[in-house]
Amino acid sequence: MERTLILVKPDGVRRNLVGEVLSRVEKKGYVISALKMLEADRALSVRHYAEHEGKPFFEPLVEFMLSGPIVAVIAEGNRVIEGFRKLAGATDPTVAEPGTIRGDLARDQGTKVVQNIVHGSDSPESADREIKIFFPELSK
Ligand code: DAT
Ligand code: MG
Repeated sequence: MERTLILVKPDGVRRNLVGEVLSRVEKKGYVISALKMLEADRALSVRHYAEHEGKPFFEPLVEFMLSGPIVAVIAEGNRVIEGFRKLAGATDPTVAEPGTIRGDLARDQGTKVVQNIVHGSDSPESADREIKIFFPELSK
């Protein structure tokens, strides 16, 4: 069964949208198989977003991920990686389609980093890598 890593990022937790996000995942028919709330530290945040190191929004992104608790979720189902990316919508919430999490619930806040409520793995390789980062206990 395919798995993906979903994060409700600090803006989503602050805005009390954890239930809303999880509800959309469950209503779509995916199964939540693991869930935790945590406060990321710098090392975890840098490791998770390593592909963006060197980009102008990298530091603001890492800082933002440290700005409050996050919720990490493993969701399962056929094609869940692609399916959750569709549910999340485009990275830029201004142009994310209405009906998507980002399109319905986020907007441009004028900050250096885009705050768009959720993260979802973008490939099976990313999902494996990211699940190991947030749920190391599952691969022991
Ligand atoms: P996604 O979260 O849709 O996979 P990404 O991996 O390209 O997007 O970027 C990670 C996060 O960084 C994204 O959710 C919001 C922020 N971000 C991406 N591109 C940005 C940009 N050009 N300016 C500011 N923040 C950006
Ligand atoms: Mg990404």
